[in-house]
Amino acid sequence: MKFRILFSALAGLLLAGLTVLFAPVSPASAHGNVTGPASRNYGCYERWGSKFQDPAMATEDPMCWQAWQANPNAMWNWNGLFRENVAGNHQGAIPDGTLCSGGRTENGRYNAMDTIGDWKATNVGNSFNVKLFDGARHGADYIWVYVTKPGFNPVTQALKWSDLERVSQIGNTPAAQWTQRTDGVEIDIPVSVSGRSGRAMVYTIWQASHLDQSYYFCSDVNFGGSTTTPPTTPPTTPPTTPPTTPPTTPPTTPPTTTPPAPGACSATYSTSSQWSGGFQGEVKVTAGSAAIKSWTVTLAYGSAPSVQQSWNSTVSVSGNSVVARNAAYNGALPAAGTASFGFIGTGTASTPTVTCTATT
Ligand SMILES: [Cu+2]
Repeated sequence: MKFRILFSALAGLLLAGLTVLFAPVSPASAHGNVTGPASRNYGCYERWGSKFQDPAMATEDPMCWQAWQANPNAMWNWNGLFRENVAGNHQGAIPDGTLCSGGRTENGRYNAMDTIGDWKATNVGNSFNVKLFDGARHGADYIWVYVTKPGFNPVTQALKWSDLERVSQIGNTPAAQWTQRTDGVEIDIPVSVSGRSGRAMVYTIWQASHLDQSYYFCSDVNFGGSTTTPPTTPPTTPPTTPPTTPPTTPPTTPPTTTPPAPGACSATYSTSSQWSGGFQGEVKVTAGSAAIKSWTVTLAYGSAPSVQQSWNSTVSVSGNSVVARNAAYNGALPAAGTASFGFIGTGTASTPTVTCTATT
């Protein structure tokens, strides 16, 4: 009897351990954001993601600079500014002065979005569209769009609920009714105000049709800043590709000189950037002399980093390895075709041993 209890306790522990080891990392494609007029963190990601260490940002775009300095993950995770279980009581969950960080959600990852100052603003006319990109195809229970009342100045004032007027909304709209894209869905919510000029803030609440998940976005706008009519096609494509910072360290795995066998693949790893407490790794996958249907890359470390985010692959940590499997759209490669993926790791970058396997 005693043995039995001990045995089932051990089995339970083992199962719990395995669950932790194999817990998948949430893909970067999840969730979404307001891409036009770009929200604060999406705008900073869009303008600076490919050169986030460029010191020119400090003078050209100081609000983004402070945001990147405060927490780069607010930009890498541009699609993750949400709360759960608010039960529709947005005002109760989010104190005045913290509206742009969703009430300092996600352990404060987005706090810098609340910083008062001269954020880059999008020029809009009195009629414009709010474009919401939903990479997870959640759809919406509802989307509410607010504009700050005349007189509110985001350059000098913290945003409060009482500054806002709801000017547009949509109700339950499944993702199937949104505009379909390869990387998700998007929807335009028309907004019309009258007699407005100058700076204001657009505040969007997206109640996703997924758990009780609500998203909060601050978009800085400049009414009448120029003659703009809303573009009919989106000016920006929410990137599914990784930021393209040139590697600060050379690729660590020398390219293979012998061509891989048919049905095989090879992969090379490089650390494209690193900062205190984290790094960005990028991997290039190359098919062998025959087409492949899928690939799996294993990065073996002395001690595997934890992975916060990945793109263009599904990444999990298993023991001392980071295992990356192709995304649905980049598994099939022609002979000698290439794909690449990346991830954000925690800690100090180190050099993994890279192996690639493929199916044909
Ligand atoms: Cu989501």
